[in-house]
This record gives sequence, structure tokens and C-alpha cells, in this order.
Amino acid sequence: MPDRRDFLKASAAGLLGASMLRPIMGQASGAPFKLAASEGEVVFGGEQENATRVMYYNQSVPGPVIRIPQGRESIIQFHNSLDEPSSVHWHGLRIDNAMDGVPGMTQSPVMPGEQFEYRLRPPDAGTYWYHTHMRSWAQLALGLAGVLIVEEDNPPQVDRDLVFAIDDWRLDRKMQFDTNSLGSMHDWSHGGRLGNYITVNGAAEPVFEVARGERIRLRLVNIANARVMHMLFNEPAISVVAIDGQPVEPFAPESGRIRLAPGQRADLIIDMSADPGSRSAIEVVIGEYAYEIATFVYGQQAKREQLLETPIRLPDNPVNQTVLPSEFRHVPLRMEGGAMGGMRSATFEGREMDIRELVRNGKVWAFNGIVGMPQEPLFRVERGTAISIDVHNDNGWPHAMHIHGHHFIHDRNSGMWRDTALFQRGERGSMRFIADNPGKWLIHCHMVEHMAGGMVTWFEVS
Ligand SMILES: [Cu+2]
Repeated sequence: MPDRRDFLKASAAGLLGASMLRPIMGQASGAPFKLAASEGEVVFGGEQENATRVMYYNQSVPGPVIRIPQGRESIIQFHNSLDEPSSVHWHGLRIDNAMDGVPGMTQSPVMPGEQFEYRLRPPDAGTYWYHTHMRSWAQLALGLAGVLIVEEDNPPQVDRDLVFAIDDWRLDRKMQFDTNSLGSMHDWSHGGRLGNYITVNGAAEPVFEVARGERIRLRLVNIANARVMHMLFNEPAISVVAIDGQPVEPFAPESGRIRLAPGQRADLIIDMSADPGSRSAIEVVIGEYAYEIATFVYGQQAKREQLLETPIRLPDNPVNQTVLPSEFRHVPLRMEGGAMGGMRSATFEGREMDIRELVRNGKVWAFNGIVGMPQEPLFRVERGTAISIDVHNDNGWPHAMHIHGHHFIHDRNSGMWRDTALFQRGERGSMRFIADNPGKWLIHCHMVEHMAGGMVTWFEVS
């Protein structure tokens, strides 16, 4: 990679330069939270006549930021006002299987006009998100996602708690959602649906006013269908304090770079250190360009002259205190298919098909030679079994592997608990965890076009 200074500057909004900061809603704790999915229009930037047709939660893109307490039950009443079935998945939460939101496996699809009550009792605090798990290659692309925060009992002292939900849209010159390319087998067999318009909290290049000396907790969430966000921060006093919701030993990101695959999160502590009146951009690197996706603008008043120096270490969660044993049940997982992948045939719905027939069925990816959800699970174990999924990414593309209902260690010595891990092409690595949450759980690629194209399987904990 070239030095950060070598990137050419470009505008993320590209089509329209105007920026607009959309407020994101909070929630008073205690009362049931109502979440409704519907279709409507939003303005990302510019004129009302350029409003974009989307699917959204509570008429907002992204959906409202939902804040719930750790270890206590919260009720979320989901109402489907779309004219197609949907469901809500709570990404990264280790909750009851019946609340996991996977249609056809943990619940029936929520039909148009119907409701479903999600009862969440998350054991771990941190930054998570929620999104549709029904035709997500279309519904997620159209906007059905939002951020979910599980509050610590004793949150660290910061001046501000900010959320960046980062999304990637494919829009035409009139800012209209490119519907024709939904389901494109070219996208599905390559890197997934990549957009041309990046938003932060549903806005193009939003501006955040900050003050020198201010301490900000910034929660980054990649809610894009398929784009791996290579982010650049131009603030020197940054530490990463959590990954995928789970506290880590604070560390400074190398050269201000943070990489988030689809579904991944990072919590940062930033001590704003530039002079009053200055600005610093947050960029996403695509190829040789660095696109500004948001900007910190320093006000004239400093919050404090001396930066806070005491580092913040988030309180541990139950999951990141898990000690893995030295013996595992090993489960091989070979990922194959895709463009230039050399997969000639695979089994789909119990029958061996050559690649042409698979493509005619909208399938291009396989796990262990099997396309899509198999009848039998990848493995079935008793609760408490230590599992090592030994991944071989045997194709030409990176994949963001997500395990439902559990967190795992990617790379045996990383010490970081994740729910979504990026496997580079050719990579061999493991996802190690204790299968301790009873039920049927998905394992899939979170580039959702890859999931739809066959990269999905499941396991059962009894
Ligand atoms: Cu993938």
C-alpha cells in the first residue's frame, strides 16, 4: 500500500457535494421499542427532487440507534409495513436462538402487516447492529439496517458518544437507487454489490463539530452489503478499545488506518488534538483514491487545553473473558466458487450440478462442495464443545465470515473476540469458540450477495 499521503483526494458524494447531517434517534430505556420497516424516500444530499426510494426502519436511513441495557431484557416490537416478508437479525448478540431473526430457521418470516416481538437479553455490552435477514441482497442494500448499542453498567467517561454507520450505495446520476442491478450475477460472483456513494449516518460527507481537548467515543459500524471499508483517520490521538463489540487492550491504529469488513465494528477513543478552527477528514480508500466520508471541524472554543491522557479500558464482557481449551473439535470449511475460482460443479438441493446449471439457479459459491443451506448441519454438538472451524479460502475473493449467536477468536493468537472475520483469498485460518448457545445457528459470508449465491451453512448446539 502506498503511503497515506499518496492518495488522490476525491469526494465521496461525487454526484452532489452538499452535506447534510441527519440526526439519529435515541431511545429512553425501559419501554418496549417500536421498530417498523417500510418503504419511502430519503434525501442523502442536495435537493428534495433527488430523494432516493429506500426501505427503512422508522422512516430513517439508517434506522434509529437503539440503546438497550446489558444483562436485562429489552422488548422490540417489529412491525412489517413492507409489501414483502422480512425479519430482524441482531448482529453479534449472543441471545436466545428464537430471537435470532433467521426466517425459515429460528422463526417464520414476518409477513406484510404482521408483527414479531423480539426479546433481547444481551450478556455482553458493546456496539452491534440490526438488519433484515430476508432477501438481504435487496432489503439490506435498500437500507434496512441500524445500530444497536448495549450499554455498559458503568460506561467510561467521555464527552460524547458518536456513531458512524457507514454504508455504500449504488445510485444513478439522479440519486436513484440502481434497482436493475439487484441480483446481478456478475456482482454475486465477484466482490458483491459495490456502490458509488458512501454515506455516514445516511448523509453524504457529514460535518461533526468538535472541540480541541474533547474526548469522543466513536462507534464505527460497516453496514454495507459488500464493501470492505479501508478507513483513514487524520487524528493522532486515537485508540481502538473494542472490536465487534468486545473490549480489547487499547491500541493505536497503525498510521490511522482501520479496516472494517461488512458487519464489523470498532470502538475508538479519540482525544481531539488539533487547533481551534482547523478540520480533519475521515477517508475511505478505494484503489488509489482517498474519499472523504466525514469531517471533524474544530470550533473556536477548546474543551480543555491539555488532552486527557488516561487511557480508557472498557469493562470486560463475559465473552472476552472466555478461556479456550487446547483441544478442539476440528471442522474443515473450504470456501470455493466465484469468478475465476475454478469451481466446476457442486451439490445444490441434494444434486450435483455443473457450474452452468448452478448459475442458472443463481448459485456460484459453495462450502465444502455444497451450495446454500444443506439439509444436515456443518456440525452438531453438545453444548460446551470447543470448536475450531478450519477455514480455507480456496477462491479468488476475500470473504467476511459471520457466525450467529457466538463470538470466536480468528487466528489462534489474536486474543480478539469477533463475530465477523475477513479471510483473504488463499488464507487458511481458524475460527475458535465454545459452542455454548443452544439452537440452530447460521455461518455465512457477510458479503450478502455471496451468502445469497451459496455461501451459507448452519450448525446445531444441543
Ligand atoms: Cu464472501
